[in-house]
Amino acid sequence: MDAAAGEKSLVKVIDAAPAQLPAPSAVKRALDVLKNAKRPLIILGKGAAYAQADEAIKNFVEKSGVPFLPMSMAKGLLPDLHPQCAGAARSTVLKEADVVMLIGARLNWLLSHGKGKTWGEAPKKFIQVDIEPKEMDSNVEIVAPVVGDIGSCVSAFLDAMGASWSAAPSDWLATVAKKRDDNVAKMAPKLMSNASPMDYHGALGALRTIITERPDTIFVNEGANTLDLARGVVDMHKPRKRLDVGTWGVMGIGMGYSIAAAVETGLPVLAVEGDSAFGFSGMEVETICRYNLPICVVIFNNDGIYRGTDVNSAGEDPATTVFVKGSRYDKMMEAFGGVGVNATSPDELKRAVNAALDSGKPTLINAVIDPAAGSESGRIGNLNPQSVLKKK
Ligand SMILES: Cc1ncc(C[n+]2csc(CCOP(=O)(O)OP(=O)(O)O)c2C)c(N)n1
Ligand SMILES: [Mg+2]
Repeated sequence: MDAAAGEKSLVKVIDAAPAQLPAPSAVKRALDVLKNAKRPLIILGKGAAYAQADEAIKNFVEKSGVPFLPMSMAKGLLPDLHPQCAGAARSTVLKEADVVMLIGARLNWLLSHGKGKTWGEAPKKFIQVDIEPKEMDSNVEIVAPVVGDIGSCVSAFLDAMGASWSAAPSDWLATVAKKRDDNVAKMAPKLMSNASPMDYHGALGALRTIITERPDTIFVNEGANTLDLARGVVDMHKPRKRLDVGTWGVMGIGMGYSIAAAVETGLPVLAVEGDSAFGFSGMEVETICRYNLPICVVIFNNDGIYRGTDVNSAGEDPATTVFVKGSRYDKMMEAFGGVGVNATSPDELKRAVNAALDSGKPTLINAVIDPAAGSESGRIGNLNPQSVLKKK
């Protein structure tokens, strides 16, 4: 095709994300519920991060005075170290809240469908703010649905709250703050451990410091323990810097995400990968080297899935969760001309990651994690098939 004719055929998109204003009555209904709450909670989902209405969301959360919980990819929308962040008191706030406002978050399996043990005994009222009307009432009753784009909805809340909105009850804020501070204090010594072989907390403590010092780094994350623990430990300070497996928990996204993020943003990428998770798309290290991308891959190598110490109770073969012991993933990167490092302590890990982010050279760090350090994730071990013989 002739280039000029091709260009002429292109349509200019005038408004890729048209505003969708919420109904004033829906805004009022939601604020009435929120105003009367004794133990309110706001849950920010990745929809709130995608909306790119960061200022309005921050103003609304701060004006409301309500504790907030970020879902995984909403981390950093407001900084994880914000005084209202209840991330470190997650189980307490989910159980005890009486009114929960979901902003761009859905009551899917990640939030136990809004019912059951996770949500405790106290009766709950849900307010849901979402662009998609079909999300309303999907698993439990939503007493105050607000349908519209998140920027418009949150701005409408701010307007309707007026000048005399009173902050959430102080006894609730004190309860949440105390729980959060206790949990943070309990975790602190584990994150400072420089023990070798490393456990997850020691290694993540080092990475947490790096992200605090380099808040613009894109943080990519997949695995089981590697995912669950990094989500809790590594604070995010800016919006849309964390990319992970999202709603479906699909392994194999890490390298593709890293490459796309590096190409699109030009920013350095730190990908923290379980050894199994990495294996789903590990060959992309060749792509990373071919395009000389500023990506540092850290593999939490615990010799397998959850734990590298499992044995096969049924025969001679290795257990299905166990990989070749002592593998050296760093050699894969060297094979394509990138930098490979084998790190056995948090100090070594920290030095190697800082060097990689400074140089921008494709780097893969094989972080040797104690194979006994992890656990089966998801607390669903009770669903595992049990041996009939064992039961007898
Ligand atoms: C495509 C796909 N296949 C399988 C799974 C099931 N799964 C969940 S986590 C995981 C790997 C966990 O091992 P690893 O990445 O080594 O993390 P670790 O717990 O050892 O740190 C697997 C296979 C999945 N989520 N997605
Ligand atoms: Mg593993």
